[in-house]
Amino acid sequence: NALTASSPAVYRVVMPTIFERVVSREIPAEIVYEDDEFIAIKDINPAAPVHVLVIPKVASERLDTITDEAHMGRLFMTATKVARSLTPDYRLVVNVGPGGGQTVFHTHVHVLGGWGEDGPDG
Ligand code: DGP
Repeated sequence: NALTASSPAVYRVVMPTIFERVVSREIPAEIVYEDDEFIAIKDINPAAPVHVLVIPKVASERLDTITDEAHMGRLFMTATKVARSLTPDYRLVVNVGPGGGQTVFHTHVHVLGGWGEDGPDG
């Protein structure tokens, strides 16, 4: 048929990401927030006094593969609420793709903070 004539069959084995295994409780994590759509956990290798990851339970590979605007909106709304529950001021960081520093290919927002009034560079 047209599909097989124009392209070879490509089979990709999709392994669950480390964060899917956190969501399913296969891997333990320090959970700071959870609802039906998102989970927020402490980063295993913190880069700031407060370092939490806000993770959609339904995996997408990276931020720019999300097509549902409302879902992306709720991701950032949730990140701000989680951040404010932990620290008054903070950074939200998303690494997108290997060249952007992404190492886990399951979309997540970093919440970084807790440096105090002088900020991260103070
Ligand atoms: P990124 O580079 O943006 O893909 O960030 C991935 C982050 O995930 C990195 O800061 C370390 C963190 N991380 C990796 N594996 C685990 C894990 O098993 N548990 C937790 N809590 N964090 C993890």
